[in-house]
Amino acid sequence: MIRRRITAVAVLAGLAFAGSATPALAHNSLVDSNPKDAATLDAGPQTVQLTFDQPVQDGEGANTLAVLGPQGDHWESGPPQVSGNVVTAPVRPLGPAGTYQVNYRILSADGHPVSAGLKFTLSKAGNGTPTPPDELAKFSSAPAQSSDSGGGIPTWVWIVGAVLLLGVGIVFAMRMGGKEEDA
Ligand SMILES: [Cu+2]
Repeated sequence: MIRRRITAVAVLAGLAFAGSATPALAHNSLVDSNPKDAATLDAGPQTVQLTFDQPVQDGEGANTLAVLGPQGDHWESGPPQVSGNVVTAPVRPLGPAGTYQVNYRILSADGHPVSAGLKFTLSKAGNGTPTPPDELAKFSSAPAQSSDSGGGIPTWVWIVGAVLLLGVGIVFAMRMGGKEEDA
């Protein structure tokens, strides 16, 4: 009896999770970038441009893009701009040769944030300097997580919900089972 209840609850929780996970297929996905992921460049790019398969939602702090150098310092020189499917962020003249990591977080057409990254390698050192912290604060002061509340329910909420539902279901099933045994 208890096992049957637990199985039923587990199946329901699984279905709820599968149902909530399906919309993830509709998230924006990156179709092109400049520079391309894993590219090797002689000179730093003036911008990082990301092209998605669907329009990106614009809004204050909705989208973020960071260019991190070999020492982990920032090289982006302004906030990302959205134009339809394309997100563009300005980049300072680069400094040391090495691997630069681009981390972005954009707001999908379906209202869900998408976070991902790409890398490129600068083969010849430039003479630029990283974005000073006070300048960085001017355009990246919005917390990275700010659009979660406005942009749909994050996936983890569904996962936690499914786990809680499963836990409550098991406890309930065990209590019910216990009463039946007492009777
Ligand atoms: Cu989505």
